[in-house]
Amino acid sequence: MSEFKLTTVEEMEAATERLLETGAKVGADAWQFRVKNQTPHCKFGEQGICCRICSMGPCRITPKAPRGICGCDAHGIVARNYLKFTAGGSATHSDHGREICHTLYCTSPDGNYKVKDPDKLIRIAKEWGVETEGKDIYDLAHEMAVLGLEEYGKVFGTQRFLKRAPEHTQEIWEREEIAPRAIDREVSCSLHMTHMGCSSLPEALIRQSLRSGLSDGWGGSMAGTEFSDVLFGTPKPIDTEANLGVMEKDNVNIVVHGHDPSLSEMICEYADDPEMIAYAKSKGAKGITVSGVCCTSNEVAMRRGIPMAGNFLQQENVVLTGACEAIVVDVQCIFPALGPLSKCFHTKFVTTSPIAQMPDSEFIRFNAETAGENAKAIVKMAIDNFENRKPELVHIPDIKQKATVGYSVEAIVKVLDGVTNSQVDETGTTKPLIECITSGVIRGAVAMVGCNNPKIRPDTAHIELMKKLIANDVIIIASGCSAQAAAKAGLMDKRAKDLCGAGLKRVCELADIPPVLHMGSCVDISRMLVLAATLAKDSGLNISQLPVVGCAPEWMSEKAVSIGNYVVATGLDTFLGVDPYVSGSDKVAELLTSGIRDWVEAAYTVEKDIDKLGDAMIARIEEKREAIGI
Ligand code: MSK
Repeated sequence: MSEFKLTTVEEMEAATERLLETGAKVGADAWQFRVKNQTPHCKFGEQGICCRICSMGPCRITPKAPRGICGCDAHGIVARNYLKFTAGGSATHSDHGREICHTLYCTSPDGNYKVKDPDKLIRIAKEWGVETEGKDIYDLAHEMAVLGLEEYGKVFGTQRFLKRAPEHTQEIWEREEIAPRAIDREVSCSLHMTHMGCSSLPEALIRQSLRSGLSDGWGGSMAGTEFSDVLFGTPKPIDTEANLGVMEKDNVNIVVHGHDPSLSEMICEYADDPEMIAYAKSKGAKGITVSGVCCTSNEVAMRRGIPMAGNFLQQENVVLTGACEAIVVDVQCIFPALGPLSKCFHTKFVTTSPIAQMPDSEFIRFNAETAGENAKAIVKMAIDNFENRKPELVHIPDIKQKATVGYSVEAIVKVLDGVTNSQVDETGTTKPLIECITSGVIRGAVAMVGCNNPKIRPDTAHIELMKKLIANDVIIIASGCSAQAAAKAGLMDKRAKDLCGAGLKRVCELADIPPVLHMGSCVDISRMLVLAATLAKDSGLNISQLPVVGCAPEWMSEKAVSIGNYVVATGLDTFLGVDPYVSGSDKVAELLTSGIRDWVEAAYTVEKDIDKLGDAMIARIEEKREAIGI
């Protein structure tokens, strides 16, 4: 076995530089150049003090003009913008969950989509009080899909999954009036509140931000995760590889990008079809390689071991290799730049969702009823495109790492059983993990999530923070592009245990796990909520007492703000490396970093110095340990 060594950010940057040289030959644009064109950024926008929600403005707050035309002050404008940002993220995740419910409704024994984890479906059905006895599994799937869809517009009551939270957390949500009602209602209500002439009181707007976030995390995202597991299987540990070197020069390369596994699962299915492989060979390729970018990549990596070509800021790089026959996208985090960029190469940029339509793409409308046909057409299109490659433009950086991924809550409970003296716990609780934490072998856990953002040297914050935390015996659960940063660096290789403190290293050896556990895509942060809830229940502590925090050091999307809100509102302190456009209001900044602690027992910390951010998380974890006497 070759000697294990992390891939450094410098090595990744060198690979990118080389690809940009290819880009220069064909006149390709890239985000690195667009950032320069957009810098410096608008100060009003950065501080959140620009208001354009009516046509009297836009209004900008300055010392000379402290109020907008309607009289709204900086605090109201910043808080309104923050709520709108949250609502955008909450709507996006939740609509993803809705699509998954629709896919579940389309399952049939001989159709495109099947129920791959019937046990999980039955478990959720029982949790929701649905009779399962003697019921055909597909009838149950359809019934559950309808109930899931009804969560989006239910007339009365709050969301079903909230009952998964410890009672204490549920009481907080009730007391603070932030228990989310129908999923769509919270988004709608947020947009109503931010309309001209409605709320301008920061407390009311931030409270609704938490509620709208919760309707994402414990509602739409949780539906997306849970029913994706029912449809495509609950992830278990599986080996894969990460970084651009997973693309293969002699193969037809299809890159899947976006979020919804309904598309990518089908593409993988057809790329594996012997008929398609034979067709690829007939066109001069040795085979077909599917790899992924962003969260769709996380989805298929966790369930199929499909390699991860890269994360958010690497999406243009896959085209710049000159070896990408098709980049096939569904929804979210897709650069419109991929259209013009793909035109500089032979790459087909295939959009598939009415939700994400872009210029310079080939639109193949994908839907659950015709999924097989659509996927086959896309795979065939990629194969046909192989002969159009320009060999002189082909360069795939020789850079990749091994990774073990697929740590759903179910998988974590399983692998950590037996690590301690408590032996295998047949009830499948998190007690062995709690024992590791209370004994101090593991000091705590950090949920590392979120994107890349050009404001931070790509991947540096994720990787440096993870290295620091594991060296301090803090285990990491990661999702989204943060997980991919870890995988690209090598932190999901089990041999990364050697970078851990003695306690965490021992746990990694006994459980045979890497120190950074891949928990999935953005919607799968709902898995982290379930894990935190289970840890709290099994330990008899409140979630806010656990030595566990959340961190999004390089976040950029509206979804990330929605996530931050539901993580904080669940009782977990959350650490950000990028400011959420609130610096224009000391009141809003104070509320988010301190005031909301009185409501939900947790708050945000924003710190742009990554080293200090790591220190702050470790200090917080140690504080929490001390407070519960461990
Ligand atoms: S893909 S939201 S860049 S994590 Fe989920 Fe990555 Fe952030 Fe998109």
